[in-house]
Amino acid sequence: MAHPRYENLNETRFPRQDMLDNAGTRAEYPPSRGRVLIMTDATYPPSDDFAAQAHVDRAAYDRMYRQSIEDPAGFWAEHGKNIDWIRPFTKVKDTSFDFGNVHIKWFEDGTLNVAANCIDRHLATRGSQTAIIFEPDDPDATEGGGAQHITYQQLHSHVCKMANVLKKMGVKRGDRVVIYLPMIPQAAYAMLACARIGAIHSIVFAGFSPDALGARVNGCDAKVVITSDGAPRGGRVTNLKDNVNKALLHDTDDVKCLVVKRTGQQIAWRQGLDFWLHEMEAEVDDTCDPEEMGAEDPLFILYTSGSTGQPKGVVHTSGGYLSYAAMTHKYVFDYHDGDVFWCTADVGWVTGHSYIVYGPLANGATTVMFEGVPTWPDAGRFWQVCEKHKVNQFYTAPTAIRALIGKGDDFVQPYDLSSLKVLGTVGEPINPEAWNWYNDKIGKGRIPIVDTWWQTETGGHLLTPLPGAIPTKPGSATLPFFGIRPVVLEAESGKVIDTPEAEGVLCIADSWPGQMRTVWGDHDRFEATYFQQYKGYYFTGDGCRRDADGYYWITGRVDDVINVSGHRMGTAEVESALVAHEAVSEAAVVGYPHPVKGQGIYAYVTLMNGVEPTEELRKELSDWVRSEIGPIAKPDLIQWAPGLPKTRSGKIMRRILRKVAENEFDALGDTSTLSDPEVVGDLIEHRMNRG
Ligand code: 6R9
Repeated sequence: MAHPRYENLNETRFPRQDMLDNAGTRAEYPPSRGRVLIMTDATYPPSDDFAAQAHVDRAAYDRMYRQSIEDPAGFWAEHGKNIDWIRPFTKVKDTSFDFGNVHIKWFEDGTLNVAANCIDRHLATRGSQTAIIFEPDDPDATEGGGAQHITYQQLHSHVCKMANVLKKMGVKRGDRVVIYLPMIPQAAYAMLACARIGAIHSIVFAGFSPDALGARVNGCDAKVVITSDGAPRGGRVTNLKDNVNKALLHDTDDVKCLVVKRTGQQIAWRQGLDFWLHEMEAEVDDTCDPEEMGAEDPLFILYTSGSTGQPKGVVHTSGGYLSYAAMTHKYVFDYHDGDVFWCTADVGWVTGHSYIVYGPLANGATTVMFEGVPTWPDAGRFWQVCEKHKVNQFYTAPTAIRALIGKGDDFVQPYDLSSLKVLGTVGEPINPEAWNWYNDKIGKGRIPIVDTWWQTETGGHLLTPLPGAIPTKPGSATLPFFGIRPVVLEAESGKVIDTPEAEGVLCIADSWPGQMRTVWGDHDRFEATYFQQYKGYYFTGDGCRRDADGYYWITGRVDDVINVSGHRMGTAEVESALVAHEAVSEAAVVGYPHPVKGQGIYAYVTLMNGVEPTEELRKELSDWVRSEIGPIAKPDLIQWAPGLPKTRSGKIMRRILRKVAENEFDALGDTSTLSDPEVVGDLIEHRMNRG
């Protein structure tokens, strides 16, 4: 049964009716995790004009892709020169995906400084060009002149000052610094200041709770946390510094805190441990020599959810990551000198790392940093900002597009979007309705849309169209980027499916420079998570289908990770938060189709004996998870479950829980192995999603 959202899919919107699936209607590939993916063969080739001016046309893509696969070392030796090396590398690639001996090294003997690549090397040619356009939450803000344009020269001075401040606070090469900031320029300065002195940053999304922040500060033994007094977003303010104080309460070490003044609100000060950035900056120089770093020295740690246990610290290193982020930014968005690039992500996610800061700045781009939300003061904000800053490439998430569709087209109408040249999406598969709206209303049917599939672990895009080269199909991330060797395996047997059309789990057969190198402090977990199940391959955790044209269609996670508004959430994390509440005896969490978020969070909760299931308790549990992890983890639906379906060996049968949550309980499959089949009837009877 299709999700109602897709029922009114209007096939006449697709130009190639004849190319719809064999039944002449839409084809449904039911993915395992509550997403309904519709594959159509509607194809949108780039216009001749676009292809003619693009960095790469079809012939060039085919030639470069072939070279990248046949001779990876030769290909990357050439393209690794897209960044400046202090000591040029002589070794290109030393990588192994063999379980038990996984190691990944790129450009190993080269040295560089990432911040110098993102700033200093541009000063001679574009010192007075805008590097960052800061668009504050409040569009009418007059303080600081509303939007701020920060030139490369100014960026240099800000970053050097912050680097000197960090040094003064005792931060040394290799030390970890946690960044917990709103989307303000100081977030980029902080990242680059760390990179400049060889410190490793770990950004924690400002929407995360004190507990989640504390776990990440401890997880990497951070010396300093960089935060602000408050974070304005959508007209409201989060008390970031308060959160930091709570997070550091249980810390035994004296973690210092560097505070950016953003709102001017009252905050509690930890004497001797807290420092105002503006006060510290007054005492330091505005130059700071960049540290010479090895290509394989860690640049950052970024925590991400997995299918089991606590989030893991994904480690990216300096040379390969930067080269790959810069290269994908240039080719995938067809970025040209002078363009204004806007990625609407938050720097708390990998998308913000690679495509707000590192990729664009390495390429000498003008990058927009947006503090606000798409729907405040109204749902025209994105388009107002596009017009105001004459944005050329715009990159956002399907969930944002769906939220805006719901508000109506009147919010798009008033704005001049003629500066746009390329549109992009990331985070989850895009449904045809959202794709069509994006294409018609924003792109006016005249510009390419790049659907980019990648992960925190991959550092940059792996499957994506190049906009001047690859005809797109709505909902498909199309073809591999240079150097990427996707393979589709049978989930059970692990056998490679080598027919053109294939359906199974997505793995990658060889390394690329942007790949994560390890899990912080736990290389065994790195190997076990990504290389154990399918020997010799990097396992992505995603299911996919390959069509007759070799196009890839991601069908969603095959593990217990759900995708809520494009954000990864381990169901195990939400479960452990729930069972930490005194009223809860047991909890199981699954995803279900949600019209705006893609997937919503559906929790089955068994209460302790004698606890009354009330509406107040339901709300209390929701708020509890929100405060334990953060607003994005708050369950959308909580069902009281007197019992959970378990196998005789005591394993929760999640398959059944997913079906009930998806409102597809007539297709439960085999329930004969359940220890207590009765519970299923009760779950169905009291199900919360009847949509
Ligand atoms: C960049 C980012 C990664 C997971 C990934 C997949 C899903 C991301 C997608 C997509 C379909 C796309 N995903 N982009 N699915 N089409 N274009 O999102 O990183 O937060 O680590 O999430 O997101 O399931 O495995 P991350």
